[in-house]
Amino acid sequence: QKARHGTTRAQTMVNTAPPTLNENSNQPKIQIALDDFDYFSVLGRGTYGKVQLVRYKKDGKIYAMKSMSKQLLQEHEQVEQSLIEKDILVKTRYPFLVSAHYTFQTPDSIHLIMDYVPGGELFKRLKEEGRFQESRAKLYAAEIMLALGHLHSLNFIFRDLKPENILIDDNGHIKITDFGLVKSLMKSSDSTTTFCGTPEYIAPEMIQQQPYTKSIDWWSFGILLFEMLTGLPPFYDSNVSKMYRKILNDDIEFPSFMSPEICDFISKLLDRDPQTRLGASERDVEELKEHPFFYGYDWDAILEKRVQPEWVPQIGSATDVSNFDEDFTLQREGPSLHNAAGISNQVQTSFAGFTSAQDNGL
Ligand code: ISQ
Repeated sequence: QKARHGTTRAQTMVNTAPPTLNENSNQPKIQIALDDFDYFSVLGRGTYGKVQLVRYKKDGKIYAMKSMSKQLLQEHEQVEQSLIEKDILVKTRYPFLVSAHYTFQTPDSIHLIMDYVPGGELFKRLKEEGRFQESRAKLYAAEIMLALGHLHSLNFIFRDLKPENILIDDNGHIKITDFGLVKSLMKSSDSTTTFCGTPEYIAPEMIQQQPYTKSIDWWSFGILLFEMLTGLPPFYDSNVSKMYRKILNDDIEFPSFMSPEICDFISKLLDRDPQTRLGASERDVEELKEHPFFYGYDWDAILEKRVQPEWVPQIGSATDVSNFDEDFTLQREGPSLHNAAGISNQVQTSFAGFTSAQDNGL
């Protein structure tokens, strides 16, 4: 068996998702263009574009700019999904979720100006350190589950929880990023069917192509927690079909160094019956908070970031990117080149809702 963190980053898979949110912004419009920014290192790349460190010349502040190609979004039928992602980034304010300060578009791309979260991905930390002590994983778990609970309270399913999508801020607290697969439901109890996510973290009901609810996020959370403590997801296999078979059938083997409380917590999250899984009821994250694993936890203190993380990143300057993967940061690039030639007027119109450049007073 190959160690996942010794090899590659897990790839998100996407199907198409139906339109759900419409642009309805009455914020004051600010004109923003690519040359309002100075460009530094690339922080990451995805299917539709890249994230780059930038400085906004007008306020001198450092941000992460996510740029996505309209052409690629169109080809993968992800235009509406990108508008959902934008909406969440612009409208949601929560201590453990990345947010966007400005958004704008150019003829070939859409751009999101987000907080720069300088501690890097949880993925890189886990790869470098192998696994985390239970006390450290516990605080990460607490912050991650509050973030998921907040998204669920807004009737969103996250659908792509994994260490690549979790960033560490300058004080060592976590921030969830990448809302590219978020699904908006009418009611929190609603279900949906699109097969998507990242194989290691996909819940059994989704593999079986049954309708699923927000409780798929609690399954992925159980997988992530196991991975933080051991270095590998519990059903890992380099062969994806075999991995799906393990997810559907195999017992979880808990190493002896894991406490009985955390084993019980993970077992209840990795319940293959989505109806009885911890967090499946309307009470959602409240059920998780009450588990004995968190006995004595002060949830207000967690939310207010008054609990000190054990690991705090070393950050040299405002533009320090040393906590990000060198595969990305050694690429130095400017803004994307314009190539809007293949984009029809109809597609351009579909991005009409995107531009809502605004300063949210953060
Ligand atoms: C913020 N800071 C660093 C990296 C990022 C990647 C994606 C989204 C936001 C980010």
